[in-house]
Order: sequence, then structure tokens, then C-alpha cells
Amino acid sequence: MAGSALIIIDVQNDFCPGGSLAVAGGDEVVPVINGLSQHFEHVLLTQDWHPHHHSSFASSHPGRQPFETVRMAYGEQTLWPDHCIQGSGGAAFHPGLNRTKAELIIRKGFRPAIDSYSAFFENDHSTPTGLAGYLRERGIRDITLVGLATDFCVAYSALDAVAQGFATMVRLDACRAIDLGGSLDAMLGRMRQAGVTLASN
Ligand code: VGL
Ligand code: ZN
Repeated sequence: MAGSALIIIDVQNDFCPGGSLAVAGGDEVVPVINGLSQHFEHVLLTQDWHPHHHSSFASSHPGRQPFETVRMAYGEQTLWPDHCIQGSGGAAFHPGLNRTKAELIIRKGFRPAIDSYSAFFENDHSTPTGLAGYLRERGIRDITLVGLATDFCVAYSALDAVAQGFATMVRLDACRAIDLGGSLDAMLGRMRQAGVTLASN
């Protein structure tokens, strides 16, 4: 489709089976996304890219466990197992993901004190990644989001995308969820409410 972009969120080894923050069936999205890529004029990737001792890691908070929540300067933050360490194999894209067509890789989560789920803004909801400007300057108005995880990085990217005025679709068949304490249903509801088109094929 002309003027439209496929944005592939965090299809990285650590989010796939065997990885440190494995999403159930995470690797199953790879062939689906490879097929979809053929139909888009623009293909972009995001890559979760944390320094060692990142503040979103439970290991950086003595006495805290992964999947607990802490209060940070910018609000509530879920604590995660160490994952997607810059330059590590876990941070690499799934080897089966076809990246030949990708025009841009947006890295996020590289600031030690702040996490970034969304491809557009960090978790303070005000520090931009530059993606909105890139898309606008290239004349891209329609975006389709796929990847990992549905209820975190995909969902927050989709919410920011509609708020930034992009026509936004999430292809759920090309996403898999973490589903932490009902987060999948909650985020599907928020996306629907915000005007994100949720599609399954
Ligand atoms: C993600 C948790 C922590 C994601 C990234 O890609 O959805 N989730 N970092
Ligand atoms: Zn992360």
C-alpha cells in the first residue's frame, strides 16, 4: 500500500521461546510478518535496546522480583527480567525475520533511568524517539503494527500513533502477548477505545 508503513515491534530473541522474557508463541509471528512485509511500501523495525542495569530490570531493585511494579519518577513501572541488553544475542532480531526491506531501525529503552514501550515516546510519555517526525516527513499516514508484545510495546505504540494522528491498525495474528494480570484484555480495550483498528487477518 502506498503511503503506508509496516512497523515491526521488537521481534527479538529475548522475546521468543528460549529468551529471557519469552512471549508464548513469539516466534510464530515471524513467517506471518515476512509475508506481510511484501505488501508494504515502507517497512520499519523497532529494537528494545537496554544498557546493563537498566532501571526496568528487577535485578536493579534489591529485593524486588520480575513482574512486580514499582513507582518511578514518571509513574508506575513493571519490573522485568534482564532482557535485550545492547549488543547481546538476546537483543538481536529473530534470525528468521526478513529485514532486507527495512528502511529504519528505531532503538528504544537505551536511557538507563527510563523505560520505553512505545516506538514513539518513552514511558514518561513526553520524550520522543523521533519516529513521528520521520513518518510525517516521509508522507506516511497509515501504519500497521505487528510484533511483540501485543499488550506492551505494540499497544503503547498503537495508542501513541493514533494520538499523533496516524491511521493505525494492529494485526493481532502477527502479534503475541505477555498477558500479565489481565493486561491483554485491558490493552485491547484501550486500543479499541482510542480508535485503533484491530484486525486478525
Ligand atoms: C517489552 C517489556 C519490556 C515489549 C519490552 O517489547 O513488549 N515488554 N520491554
Ligand atoms: Zn524492554
